[in-house]
Amino acid sequence: MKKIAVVPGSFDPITNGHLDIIERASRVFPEVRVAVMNNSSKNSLFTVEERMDLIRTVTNKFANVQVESSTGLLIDYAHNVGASVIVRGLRAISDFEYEMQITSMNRMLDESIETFFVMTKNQYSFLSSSIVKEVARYGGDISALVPAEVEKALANKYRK
Ligand code: COD
Repeated sequence: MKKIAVVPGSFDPITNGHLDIIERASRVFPEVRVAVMNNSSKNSLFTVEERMDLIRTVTNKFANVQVESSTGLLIDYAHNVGASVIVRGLRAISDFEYEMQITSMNRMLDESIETFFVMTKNQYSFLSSSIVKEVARYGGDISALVPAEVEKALANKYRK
């Protein structure tokens, strides 16, 4: 049976930091599902469909990566697709507390699914979707932080 890894997130929108985690997961696991979780507590700029389209476009080059979405619990999604691993990125100490909380909760809900952490590349350690949106909103240069397609999509959003 193929080992399936889930890379979950909000991806509002996908950044080079996310893309790096997805690429590295795709080198380790035979099958990767990027799951756009419809997290109601966050106010999103892009719809789930827009986020999925952008992720599909920029991960097209990775043959073993599929993009999906889910509205429920991450652990239920992972279980339903037959995944044995959840892959998360870690940037700084500030990520640790939140990650420990959701990993512990997910383990309590289903012990058979492991969470693996991938350390960010140094050049992306400060990078988040929020900071990219903030800079894009005021017309700053984000070309080193997101794929060109995402840069264009952000420009379109903020032009409206
Ligand atoms: N470098 C490396 N990794 C990065 C970078 C970067 N620059 N930026 C982000 N990442 C990583 C994040 O650490 C994360 O692992 C992943 O990329 C996605 O990031 P985000 O910000 O898009 O997504 P999050 O952290 O908001 O995702 C949270 C979930 C949506 C996964 C979570 O809320 C969830 O599982 N929701 C569903 C309900 C549920 O099951 N909750 C958990 C039970 S308590």
